[in-house]
Formats: sequence, structure tokens, C-alpha cells
Amino acid sequence: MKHISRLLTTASILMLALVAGCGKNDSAGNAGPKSPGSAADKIKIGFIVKQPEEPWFQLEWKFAQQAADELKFDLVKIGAVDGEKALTAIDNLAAQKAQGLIICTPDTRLGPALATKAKAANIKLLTVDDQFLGADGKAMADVHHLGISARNIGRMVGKALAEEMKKRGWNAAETALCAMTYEELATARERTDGAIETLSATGFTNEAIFKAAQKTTDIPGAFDAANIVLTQHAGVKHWLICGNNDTAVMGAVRAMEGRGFAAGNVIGIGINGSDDCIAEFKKPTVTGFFASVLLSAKRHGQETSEMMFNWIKNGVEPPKATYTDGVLITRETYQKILKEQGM
Ligand code: FCA
Repeated sequence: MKHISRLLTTASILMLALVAGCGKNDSAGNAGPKSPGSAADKIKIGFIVKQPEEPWFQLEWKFAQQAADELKFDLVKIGAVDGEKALTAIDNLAAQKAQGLIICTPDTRLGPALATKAKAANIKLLTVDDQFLGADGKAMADVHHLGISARNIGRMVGKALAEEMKKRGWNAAETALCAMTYEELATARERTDGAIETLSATGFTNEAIFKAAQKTTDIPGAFDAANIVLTQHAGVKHWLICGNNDTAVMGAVRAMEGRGFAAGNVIGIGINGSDDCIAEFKKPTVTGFFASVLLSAKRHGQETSEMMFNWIKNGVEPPKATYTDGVLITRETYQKILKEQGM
């Protein structure tokens, strides 16, 4: 009898130790001993991005990982460069029993198919950056989304272009805008439309606005599109450049350099403000890449992850739509601003 009760006591102490140890941190923040089942119990969230090589998405993942480390959930990062890969990625996440997915899809028109797949697998869905489009071509308002206030940010670009052009005293008759467009993506179209709208409001004429339609959203895609515009409008002396993001503007700046347009004749303003933009500002010689609108990769990566975690763990549904803003950075101001933003 005595033997049995001693055995029971030992067993209950062991049980208590296991329960107490489960999920607890020591003072150094390291996870304590786990019961064999705890890995399976951990919340699992997928984070799919369309361009894993782009610094913006690397930054988003970095901040998502910070949330995962703090909140102790498993983050599954997947790069899906086309629709098929995105669909397969959801199957994989379902097989791994993921409960949530944050996605910047490579193709917004696949929205309904991706949403249906996630729903069938009981995976909660939050789109980031690029909003899903429904069969009617309109944004799928029923899918939770966090993106940028694209038109406003585009307007900021337009305003800054107009101000810098004025500051340089450029003659309107010799100046043109090369708008790097990717109009099949709503957020990209809103950005370039916003820039054009504001520039036009300052008196910039439509005849001096040239759209360079990108076939792909990488540097070579922008480079090729800008070269076509440069060939068609060889008489322009000063160029302004706007686009979907830093990559678009950088491709155009490189194309202009190739044709002899130095920094003094080019004002390129991008969007994102991530590593590639900072590298451009750090170059010893000034380039035509004049400024960028710094977006909050932290909110897009960390806040989306926290929202998703809270939704799964505590049933707190995130807002249906969240829009973030940006701040203009230049070679002169970026260090101070990055510091202020805690980056
Ligand atoms: C889109 C762009 C990215 C980034 C993001 C916020 O997905 O392609 O470069 O600007 O929106």
C-alpha cells in the first residue's frame, strides 16, 4: 500500500513538473522543457509571399519571425512565385495542420480559388499587401486584409516629384514623367495613378506623361519597359520617375544611366524604402534614385502575424481592412527617419 502511494506521489510530482514546464520561459527567455505533445499543440501560421527575393518581402518575413519567436508559434515561410505554387502551398500547409495563413499572392485574380482552399482546410486567412480580387474583378472585401493606402502614397510621390523639379528649376517643356506601371495589380495602379494625379494638379501636362508598362515586376522588367519609353521620347532632357515600388524605379534609373542621364537630370522616387533603396542612398556617387516612401514592413510582417495569432488563440477577429501609411526618405533624411521608426 505504502509502495503504491509513494508511486502515485512520484507520478503526480512528475505530472505537475511537466504541466508547469510546458510553454514556460526561464528568465533568459528560453522555452522550458516541453511535454512530447507540445510541438504538435503549437499554433502554426503560414506566410506566403509572391517575390521572396525582393528585400521588402524579406523584411516582412523577418518581422513575422520576430512575432513568432515572441508569441511562440511556428511560422512557415513559403515563396510562391506563381498561382500554381500558391495553391500547392495551401495544400502543404493543410497537411501540416496550419491554422492560419498570411499571404501576398502572386496573382490577385486567384483570390476565390485560394480563399476556397483555405476555407476547406479550416485555415484562417489574412491577405497582406496585394488584395484578392473576386470573380467580378472587385476587391474581395470579405477576406481580411492589411495593405498600404496606395493612392495616398502615390500622391506623396507626385508631390515630392513636383517639389524637387521646382527646386531644380527645370523647364516644363523639357521635362517628362516616366511612370513605371503594372496596371493588372490594383495596389500598383493606385500608386502610379495617385502620383500622376498629383503631378497633373501642379500643372504638369498629359503630353509629358509616358507610361512604361512592365511585363514583370523585377529590375529587368522595369529596365526593359523604361528603355522603350526612352527610345520613343529621345528629345526629353529631364526625367521624373514614379512606379509601383523601389524595384520599378531602380530599373528605370539604370536604363536612364545606360543612356547617359546622370543624377542631375533624373528624379526617381520609389516606394518601400527597404534594403535595396538604402544601398542606393549609401552609394558614394549620387544616382537618379532620389527618394522613396518608406513603408512599415514591421506592421505588415509583425502586426499581421500578431493579428493572426490572436485570432486563432483567442478568437479575436482582426479588422476586415487595415491601411498603413508611409514617410518620404531621401539620401539626406533616411538615417534620422529610420532611427525614429526604430529600424
Ligand atoms: C506590393 C509591392 C511590394 C510592396 C508591397 C507593400 O506587393 O509589389 O513591393 O510595395 O506591395
